[in-house]
Amino acid sequence: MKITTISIFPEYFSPLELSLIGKARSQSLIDFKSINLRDFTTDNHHSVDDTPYGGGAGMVMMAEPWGLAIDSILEKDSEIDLIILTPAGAKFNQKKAEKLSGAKHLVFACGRYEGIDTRVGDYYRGVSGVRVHEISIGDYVVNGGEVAALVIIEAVTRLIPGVIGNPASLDEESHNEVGALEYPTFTKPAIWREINVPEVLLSGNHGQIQKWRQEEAKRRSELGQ
Ligand code: JDQ
Repeated sequence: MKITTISIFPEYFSPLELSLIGKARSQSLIDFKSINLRDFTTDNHHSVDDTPYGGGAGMVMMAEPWGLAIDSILEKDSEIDLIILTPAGAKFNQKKAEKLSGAKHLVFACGRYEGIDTRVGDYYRGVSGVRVHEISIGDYVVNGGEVAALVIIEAVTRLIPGVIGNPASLDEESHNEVGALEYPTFTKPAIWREINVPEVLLSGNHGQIQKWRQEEAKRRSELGQ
């Protein structure tokens, strides 16, 4: 899978060098590139933002640098999924992660300020070979699209075969609802600071263990924990 991020802070994506994703990159499972939006500005000041039409506080990112940056990607690769991060987008979830994990090339448009001129998404929705997704990572506001893109990249790339260390845990996840995996977890020692691991988990009775985990996961989800 190819992943390209577009941002005025391309260094924000250096964590992708680390850990699982870095390893997947070195094995060529993921081809990652972080591009600087300012490389696609045409004025002396390398401007990327301007005041909003209609007035109001803050600045809006101008469409043209985004247009030039995205066109430069389309010159090499005419089939992309363009993900525009925005607090007003459709909520990201595991189902969306699974769908995106089958994509060839994910392009993340990571805005700052008050976001990107709405015409960018509108324009690329009309370009054949481009699927536009406006995505939110949750009902809270962060300062820009970069951290939201990192969340999505981690959720998506761990679903690519070979990226995660233990495929059995992925297989287990894929057969379950996300909430059904939220059972309590323990490891050795069996007693820690006078707290015992539940007896059933030491029993070796896998039927009973499965039933207990199901009940505990349900109890937790009902408590909204
Ligand atoms: C951008 C912003 C609008 C502040 C600029 C680009 N789930 C989620 N929360 N926040 C975002 C996504 C997000 C994504 C991209 C962003 C926030 N901002 C800041 C935008 C109003 C206020």
